[in-house]
Amino acid sequence: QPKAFIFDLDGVITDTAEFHFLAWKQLAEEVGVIFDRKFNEQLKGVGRMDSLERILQLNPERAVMPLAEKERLAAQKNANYLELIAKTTPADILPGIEELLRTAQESGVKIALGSASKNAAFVLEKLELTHYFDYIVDAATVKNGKPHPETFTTAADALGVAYSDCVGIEDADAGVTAIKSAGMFAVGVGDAQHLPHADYRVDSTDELEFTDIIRRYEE
Ligand code: B16
Ligand code: MG
Repeated sequence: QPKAFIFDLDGVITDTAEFHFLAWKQLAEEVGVIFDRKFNEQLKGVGRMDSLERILQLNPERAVMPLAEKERLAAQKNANYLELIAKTTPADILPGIEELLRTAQESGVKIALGSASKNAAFVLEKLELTHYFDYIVDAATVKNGKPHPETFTTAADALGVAYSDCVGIEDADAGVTAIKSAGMFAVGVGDAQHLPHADYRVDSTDELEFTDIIRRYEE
């Protein structure tokens, strides 16, 4: 059986995507950029500064500005986001996830969080899930965001597990690509159209069963 599970946060453990969207939308309005849910799909799994760059590209006139100004905008987005997630509770854990974490832990599988979010540890605290995790990747120390494999290899290295013994669980194509590039088994959560590269795919988190994942990994 695999020795480690590495979970994405947003879209897998909880649905922070809507709050990221609302926080960016507020900011986009301030900088005169039109921004919708469809475009937001492209930002899933993408780090804060990279997301800002993509949003600014929507209005080329605003895309060129000093780094300090970009940092101010990114900080403003994060302030919007923190206000929105302040009310997060364990009721916001996506269906089936706590069961999967519990079963994996009881089976001796190590568990890590591989999120691009600098707020990941805070969100896990709010969800009261921190105790399941042997390691949380610090997004601030990862140089190359998803689809680069660094987020996932950092987690495996910290756990001392070979990449081929790891299963990564992701809802974003950029994340699935990162897992595959690391030489890990990729479980995708979401529709087939968005996740063409997953080794094993389910439509939603409530279909994530420990024994199914192990079986597919071993096939
Ligand atoms: P922060 P994940 C990602 O989380 C989100 O999907 C993405 O929308 C967000 O921009 C990124 O984290 C950075 O988040 O601004 O909180 O550092 O899916 O990798 O868990
Ligand atoms: Mg995600």
